[in-house]
Amino acid sequence: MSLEDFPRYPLLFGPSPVHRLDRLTAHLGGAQIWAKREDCSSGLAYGGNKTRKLEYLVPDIVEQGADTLVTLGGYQSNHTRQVAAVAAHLGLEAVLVQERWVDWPDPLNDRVGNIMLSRIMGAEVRLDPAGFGIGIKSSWEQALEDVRRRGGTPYGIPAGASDHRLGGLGFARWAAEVRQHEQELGVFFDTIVVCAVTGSTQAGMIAGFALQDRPRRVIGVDASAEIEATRSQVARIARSTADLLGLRRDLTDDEITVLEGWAGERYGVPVESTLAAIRLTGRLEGVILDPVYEGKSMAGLVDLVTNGDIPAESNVLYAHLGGQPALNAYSALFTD
Ligand code: 5PA
Repeated sequence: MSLEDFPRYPLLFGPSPVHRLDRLTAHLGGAQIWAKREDCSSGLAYGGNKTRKLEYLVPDIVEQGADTLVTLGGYQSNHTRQVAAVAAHLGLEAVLVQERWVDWPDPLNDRVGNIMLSRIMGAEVRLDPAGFGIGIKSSWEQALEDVRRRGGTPYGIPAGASDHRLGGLGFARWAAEVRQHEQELGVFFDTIVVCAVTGSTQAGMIAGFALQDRPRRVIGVDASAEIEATRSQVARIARSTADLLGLRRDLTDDEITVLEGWAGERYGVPVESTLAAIRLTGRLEGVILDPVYEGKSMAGLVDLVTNGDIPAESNVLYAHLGGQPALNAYSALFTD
């Protein structure tokens, strides 16, 4: 099957915008830097990368006759907020298991930002003390069971919509969009920089680009501080998505690049390079990044461009995957 054979329910305005980051490019003095913006590509609760992934899950949700979406994430999960928005948009219920993924001292962590938006949209938010982990959780299974017991028909969506048969398709389509932009702009993006945690964003891109004829680097920047788990998840989903899309060769190990070095010690806790990248991008470009994901992947981009690992002749496409609502739970970082 090819990508066009999979049903898709549109949740985005169209292709996400692409633009240059001229002042950041000049400041770093190396490769040309562009951004493709998943953070402003949908009208549903500020969008983000999950909205694109969910386009391919919705037809399955509808076909299964589900009435309640059940998913999980941290207190400040962007994913759960996007699931709540899609549920509202489709007239479904949402049950969100929100775990204590981050030990962050902001007293409003479970009140503001993403979690507030989910509550506004009518989702049932269940706070759970469990820590970070991208796997299947008993609390999620319990929530599915509770929905069944009260007579509902749940549809389970794993963390980040990643560990799902269709989870990689949204970003395989992103790769096809990039090809389209390139034809219009007369540019070739030889290097993509993308944040990786639950993996299907980068994995979908890898599968999508593998179907094209011109190789490029898709550099994942780990933001989970659990590099082995991230790598194996990206590799597994990239391979299963490539299979699903009929790629008739195995992906090679060097097509699957997830780098460590910018996550710090723990998921969800920014380090100095994260804050520097957030301030730099804000001050030079007026583009806002968050301290959990995009600040870390931008810190990676800054270093890789500065140290020449990404050569000066390169055109780099930074995948901006959203996540700004979580900034509200990190107010103590930006008081001066
Ligand atoms: C997230 C994920 P993947 O999980 O597909 O690797 O994407 C990483 C990522 N940027 C990058 C932003 C803004 C993200 O929200 N967020 C998760 C969430 O619960 O919000 C799935 C972890």
